[in-house]
Amino acid sequence: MTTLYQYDLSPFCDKVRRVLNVKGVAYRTEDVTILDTLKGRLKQLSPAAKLPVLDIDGERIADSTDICRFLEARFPEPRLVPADPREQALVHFFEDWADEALYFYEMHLRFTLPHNAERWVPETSKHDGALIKRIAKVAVPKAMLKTTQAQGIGRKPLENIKRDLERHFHMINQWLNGRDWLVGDALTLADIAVFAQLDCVAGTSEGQDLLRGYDGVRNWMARVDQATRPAH
Ligand SMILES: N[C@@H](CCC(=O)N[C@@H](CS)C(=O)NCC(=O)O)C(=O)O
Repeated sequence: MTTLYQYDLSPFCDKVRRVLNVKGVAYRTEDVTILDTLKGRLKQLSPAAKLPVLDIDGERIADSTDICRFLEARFPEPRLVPADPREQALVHFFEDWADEALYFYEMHLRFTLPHNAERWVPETSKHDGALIKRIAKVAVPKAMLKTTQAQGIGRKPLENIKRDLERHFHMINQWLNGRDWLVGDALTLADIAVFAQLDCVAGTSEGQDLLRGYDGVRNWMARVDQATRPAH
């Protein structure tokens, strides 16, 4: 039995779900609520107290990067990490850039800007009771802002954040240059990791506006989405 402990909205949980989908692994998801989190559920699940955590036949793995490497070893086909050492290194760089840099853009845009938070914050408490829902409305944007301010992005004016993102889109467009995938000639973990973060950015009005100018990125995102959806 394979269980993914998740926050439905987390890009890291989305990344793992998509890898499981591509590899054809049957799994169930268990949503961790805000109340569970307040009661210390995350600490029970993983040493870093973060999600995703994958339980596979009783073995628990935390951290999306470790989970994806584990899945690659356990279910080698179709491969998502190329055999070529330089391509492997590129996949690693893209994945790390997505997880450690792009993540803070999506977090800041979705949860700290009031017009986006209005849509996304209620989603974070959708499995919680009325009191937690009320607390989440104030506490979630505050906690996210504290994180993005500590990281740095949250201290930048919005115009600079949009300019940074525009540069990222521009560079992805240039890098793809008409190619279908970020690394080599097939879908890899690089595509899934970058997609998972940008899909969250695309869920904000700023992300939508910026993406309008980058057909290459939008087409690539549609391709990755299509290739990594659950098979029904
Ligand atoms: N590097 C980790 C990052 C995971 C992560 O930051 N997860 C967030 C949700 S998007 C989380 O669990 N945050 C809870 C917390 O920090 O208390 C991974 O790749 O899995």
